[in-house]
Amino acid sequence: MATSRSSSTFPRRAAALRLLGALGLSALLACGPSTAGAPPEVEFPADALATEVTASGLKLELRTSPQPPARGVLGVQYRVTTATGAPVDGLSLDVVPWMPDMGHGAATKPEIQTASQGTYVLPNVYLAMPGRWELRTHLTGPGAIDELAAPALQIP
Ligand SMILES: [Cu+2]
Repeated sequence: MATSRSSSTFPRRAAALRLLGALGLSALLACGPSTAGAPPEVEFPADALATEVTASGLKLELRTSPQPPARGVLGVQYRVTTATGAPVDGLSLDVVPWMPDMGHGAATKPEIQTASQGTYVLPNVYLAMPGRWELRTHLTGPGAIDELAAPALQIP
């Protein structure tokens, strides 16, 4: 009897472990970048929320969706041009959302999508707290571009 009980218990335990594994995997997939289908289109307004000029003269325009920004998940768009207004494509961006007054970052690192005409889109910037956030951005790319920018957002 003991053997028949254990033989029926083990498959059940194995099935429960498989279920937990599947739940864990789907939770990971839900947090990671979506691979199914095209990325969602994020709409941005015509007017920039902020404009910043880097040390070497790159101009970086910031737009958000929604604009003005709200607490939660935001779409962010950068439009990068040279001092003479030519779009700068082919940049690699590293973006760290940061709350300088409190000395902490965001829970998730933003995904970055490259578009054309010097446009870069971060579809899912997660800013969980109200207050002033900086998007600490390191831009590297063609022509030995190595620049820092930190446009600020006020989250109500
Ligand atoms: Cu904070």
